[in-house]
Amino acid sequence: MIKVAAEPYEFLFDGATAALVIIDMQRDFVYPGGFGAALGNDTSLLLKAVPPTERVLRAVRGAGLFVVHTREGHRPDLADLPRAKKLRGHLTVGIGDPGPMGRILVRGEHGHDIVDELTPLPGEPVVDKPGKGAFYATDLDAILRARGIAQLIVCGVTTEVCVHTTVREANDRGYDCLVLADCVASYFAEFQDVGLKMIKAQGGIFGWVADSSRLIDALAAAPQATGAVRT
Ligand code: TIU
Repeated sequence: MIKVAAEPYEFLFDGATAALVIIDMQRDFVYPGGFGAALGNDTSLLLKAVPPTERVLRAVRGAGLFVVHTREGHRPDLADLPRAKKLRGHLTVGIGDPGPMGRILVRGEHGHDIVDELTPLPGEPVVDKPGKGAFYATDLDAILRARGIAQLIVCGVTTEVCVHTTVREANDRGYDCLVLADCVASYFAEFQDVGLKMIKAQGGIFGWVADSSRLIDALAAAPQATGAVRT
């Protein structure tokens, strides 16, 4: 077992049954001109999670762990876009409308895709999700169960929206989740802070929290994490 110094206590995982899940690291959330900006947010706050997530991705790939990426978005015909989601916020430019990175939050558009630094490799599933949670209306649970995955290491944006929703969904499905504090980000400093506290409170009510350096240290101390180390 690999041991990560975490809160509220040590997170233990087996490299063969753990996966890195990177939530919605899409241009639409982290760059100006996308969905995050359309909602009135300062997108630059999210960019700080990208370099540490890149380091984690490199370490996890090196250790041979399974990696899954998710993207929030909708079909080009918007047939899967709930009316409530389209209308929410009374946005002048919203989901499906043209923007500088293409149609906002629409699959196949430049803005909908994952940032260059975290581009998925062949063999790393990309799960497209219409909602905030990565388990709702997706095959994520089937993908994880098919490989016997029991523990998730979670990065992505935003902390209190898609990361929280996904970790709560995962917890109820029996997965242990370690959220990497510096690899998740919010448009709101106070939500980042309290969002992480909510995960690890009450004895880890729905997960663990650690800085990414703790995971990287733990993987370095256990180079044969899965027996399938990539070269
Ligand atoms: N608005 C916001 O904070 N987040 C989202 O809409 N989606 C995700 O968190 N991915």
